[in-house]
Amino acid sequence: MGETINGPFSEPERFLDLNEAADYLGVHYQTIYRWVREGMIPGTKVGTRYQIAITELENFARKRVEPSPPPEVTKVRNWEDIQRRFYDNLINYNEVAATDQVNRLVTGSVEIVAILDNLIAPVLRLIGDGWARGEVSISQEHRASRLIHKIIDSIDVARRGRPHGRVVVTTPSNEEHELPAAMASVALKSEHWTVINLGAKVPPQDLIDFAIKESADLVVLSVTMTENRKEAEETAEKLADAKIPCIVGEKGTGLRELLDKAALAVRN
Ligand code: B12
Repeated sequence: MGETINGPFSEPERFLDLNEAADYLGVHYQTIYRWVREGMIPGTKVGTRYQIAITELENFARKRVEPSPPPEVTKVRNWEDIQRRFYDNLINYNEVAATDQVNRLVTGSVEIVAILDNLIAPVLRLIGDGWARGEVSISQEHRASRLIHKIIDSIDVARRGRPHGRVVVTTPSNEEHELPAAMASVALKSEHWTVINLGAKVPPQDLIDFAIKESADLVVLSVTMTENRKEAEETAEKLADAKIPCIVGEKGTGLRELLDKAALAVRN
């Protein structure tokens, strides 16, 4: 253990090496080594060894047991800027950065439905527009879509409000656009629905049987291609006969609208 004298009237500062500091904090040598390397604990290198002031270890130990402050709430002023970066991250398959963008908004308490309506949906539309103009290749679109799906599924949803009931979410039998159903599922979960997401392409009668067996309070059908709307509406009618409300979504509708319609459907 080293020692220096600060002045005639002050206590001498005492220093520990890494092994002693690890014992002092009750952690492994590698842990303290990492904390010092990352600057979390100030340490001075003397020759090949680190020296750490005991007062710094005390400060660090005190901060570790203090309760962490409540998370800061993110206020988004410019969605366009975030959209642009998200688009670039998706097209260049920068998975870590794209996931991090969404996670930061979620941990910043931005409403899930706002993230879906203001970031994820607009960027998917941009990708679709790019594909239609021949500027985004099919591979790039597929890769970006898969990454978005992964990100959506990994969103850590904190449920709000009173429980609404059980909802089955899917698409008509010829509808391969599964992402709107995935987005609808996350939005519904965030408003405290118990969601059974069947993915895409469930045949109508199978869906009806399933919804009855699962005692669903609601069925949500996400439709992207106009030609699939007829089947969805017919399914909704059959479900109504079985006393299960069904709401049908279409391209261009937001998820806030879905949540309002869902709440209304089970109230009636
Ligand atoms: C990703 C993608 C695909 C992927 C889907 C992957 C997956 N796992 O989902 C794949 C490659 C499979 C695909 C296939 C096709 N696609 Co595509 N695809 C897209 C893209 C880029 C994104 C789709 C998406 O997820 N949109 C989601 C959001 C952003 O859009 P939204 O439709 O407004 O959805 C909202 C509502 O549905 C709402 N919502 C969801 N559920 C509910 C429920 C209720 C009750 C309510 C109120 C709201 C609601 O939530 C969403 C977000 O707000 C779009 C571009 C675009 N503009 O959407 C093209 C797009 C939809 N595809 C298109 C086409 C043409 C096709 C193909 C025909 C291509 C082909 N030749 O094979 C096939 C069709 C396959 C089929 N039979 O379904 C066209 C459709 C044009 C049209 N006729 O309208 C688009 C618009 C591209 C374009 N600009 O031309 N596609």
